[in-house]
This record gives sequence, C-alpha cells and structure tokens, in this order.
Amino acid sequence: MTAQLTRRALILGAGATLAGCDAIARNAHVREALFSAENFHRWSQRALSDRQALAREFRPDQLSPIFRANGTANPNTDAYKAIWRTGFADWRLKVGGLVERPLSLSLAQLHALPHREQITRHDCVEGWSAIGKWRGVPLSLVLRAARLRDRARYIVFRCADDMGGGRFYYESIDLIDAFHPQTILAFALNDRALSVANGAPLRLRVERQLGYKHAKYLMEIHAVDTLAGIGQGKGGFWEDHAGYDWYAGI
Ligand SMILES: Nc1nc2c(c(=O)[nH]1)N[C@H]1C(S)=C(S)[C@@H](COP(=O)(O)O)O[C@H]1N2
Ligand SMILES: [Mo]
Repeated sequence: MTAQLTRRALILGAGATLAGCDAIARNAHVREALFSAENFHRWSQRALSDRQALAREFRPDQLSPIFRANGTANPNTDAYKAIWRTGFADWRLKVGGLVERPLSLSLAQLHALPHREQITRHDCVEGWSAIGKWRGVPLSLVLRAARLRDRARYIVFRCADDMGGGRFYYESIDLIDAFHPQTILAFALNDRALSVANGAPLRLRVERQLGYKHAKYLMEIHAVDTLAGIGQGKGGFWEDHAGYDWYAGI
C-alpha cells in the first residue's frame, strides 16, 4: 500500500510540475539538462518532500490558555440538534465516493481505531493563531479501510453547518495532504471531547494548511476525481464564496 501511495503521489506531483514546463522542454538543450534522470529525480523528490514535511509540534507548556472558536460555533440545524441530543450516539461518519468499500463509522468505532496526538499551531487567515493539542484517527487509516479507487484524486469533507440558503460548509484536500501523517480526524481538543464550538463530534486537522481547510462538524467524506460540480467547483465554501485559495499550504 505504501509503495502504491508513493507512486500515486509521484504521478500527481510529476504531472503538476511537468505541465508548466512544456514550453521550456521544447528546447532540446534545456530538455536534456532538465530531464536527465538524476536531475529529474532530485527535482521531483524535493517537491514531494516539501509537501510531506511535518508541521511543527509544540510542548504542553506552550498550549494557548483558550482555543477560540471561529466561523460556525453551533450548526443549530434540526439534524445537528437531533444528533447532539443523543451525545452523538446516532451520528455516523459516512465515507464514500470513489472507494471500494463505503463505510459508516460511529464515534465508538473511531475511538477504537489507533490514534495520533499532536500539539500544533492553528493559523487563521483572519490573523489569529492558537496552539492546541489534538487527538484523533489518522485520515490515512480510514481511507485505507475504505480502499480508494485508482481514479480518486481529492478527498471532500461535508459539514453539518448550513452557511445560508442550504449551502453547507465543505472543504477538500489532495491525496498528499490526505495521507500526511499529521492529517487526522480529531475528536478531542486539549484532552477533552471536542466541544460544539470547536467542531463536535469530529473535525479535520490538516496541519500544513490554513484554518479554513480544517473542516468542523464532519458528516461525510467523499473521494472524487474532480472538484467540478461540487458547490461552485472551487473546492471549498470560502474558495467558492470569498475567493480564498484552494491550496492554503503553510
Ligand atoms: N464546518 C465548518 N468548519 C470550519 C469553519 C466553519 O465555519 N464551519 N470555519 C473554519 C475557520 S475559518 C477556522 S479558522 C477554523 C476555526 O476552528 P475553531 O472554531 O476550532 O477555532 O475552522 C474552520 N472550519
Ligand atoms: Mo479561519
């Protein structure tokens, strides 16, 4: 599986890099220098390893006294209130789209999977940061269990909060971020069950990206081959409605 992923990531990385280089590559001399096996290897490896580097992790004494909430602080829909009332016992995370084995996972099932814990800094594009300790299930584990189909290129996260007019918050990431070791489905913040304000019962932590990518109130995860046709097609609620960049790497 690891070999398969590496190959998938390499194909993605190489594809993106090569596309912009067609003009240069038409010059034979440049092409020779650029695509010599040695150079190409170094070049593609560097692009990949930058994306795979870990976000900084902090010590417990560096935790922010409070982790503020931003954006939706309570979805307040009838559907959300119904699952909240049962302590999220009736909530299920649906995993579908381009997968061989669609899943429907309860909070108890997620708790039973291996966890990762990390103290990281959250950076919101609006200009505030907070250091928090997150615990959750690596997204890679869930995706491996669901078995992505070969055509899958993006993972889309559908949230419970209606941002107005039936437009629900959503986000998406590529497979490099999806399989990054610090990308987790978090159910605890600072050693407590995730509060409603911070995204209960489950939220994404994608530590190499800005705050708006960290989707709260997760309901469904979908593997897709294109972002076209989802919302306005830009890959996320704020990408669609405020022109935020889809790739918000930090
Ligand atoms: N479902 C959902 N996810 C969301 C948001 C939101 O409004 N709804 N806001 C985003 C933004 S802009 C930020 S900075 C973080 C804030 O997370 P926090 O409320 O735990 O601080 O969540 C992100 N994820
Ligand atoms: Mo944000």
